[in-house]
Amino acid sequence: MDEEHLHDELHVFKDRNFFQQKLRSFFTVYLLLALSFLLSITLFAVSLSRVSALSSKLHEVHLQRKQNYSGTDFLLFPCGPGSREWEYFDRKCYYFSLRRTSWHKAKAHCEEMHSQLAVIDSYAKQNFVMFRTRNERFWIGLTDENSEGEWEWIDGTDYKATFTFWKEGEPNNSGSNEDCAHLWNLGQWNDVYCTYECFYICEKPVPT
Ligand code: MAN
Ligand code: CA
Repeated sequence: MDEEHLHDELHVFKDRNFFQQKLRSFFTVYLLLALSFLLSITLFAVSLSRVSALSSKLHEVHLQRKQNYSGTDFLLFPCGPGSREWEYFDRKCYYFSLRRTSWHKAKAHCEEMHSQLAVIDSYAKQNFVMFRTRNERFWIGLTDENSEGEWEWIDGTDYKATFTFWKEGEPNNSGSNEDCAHLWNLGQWNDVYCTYECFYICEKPVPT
């Protein structure tokens, strides 16, 4: 072999070596990618199974809670022995808030709880809420913000044809700015500006 030939051989060898190295590093990258892919799939599957196990456990606990109540418990608490903040009166459930807020926020909160601001359409109901609220101020589902002086119950109950319990001299639309009704002293009603913050009464049918 002459020197020139040897040189060529060496060159080919170097080239091949380079090519093989490249291939190897590509292979490593792909292998790493595949491994990390597998790893993430596994992690995902594991967390998914954990979440589903947890949720079925939660479901079970929930069922157990329901089952732990006896029929008598449901007789004593028709609004649910597990949700005693809802109080039963005459085929309805009532929630008396522990926080003060504006009429509109109160309305929204009742709706979030699948209920509405209370509609007081009888003296019996007035008496119930009066007993429960004592002298504190609580919003009810009565407003004239659509048309001044035309009071409307939130559930469409005919205002003109039903019970009212306004304090003497109310509603007076004081400052031409009072469109929302609340229970006031002795449970009598007053109209006040709707951004005033007071407690509120929500009402819903007995859950089935
Ligand atoms: C007074 C009366 C009420 C009115 C309030 C507003 O107490 O005029 O009718 O709603 O002020 O703060
Ligand atoms: Ca008033």
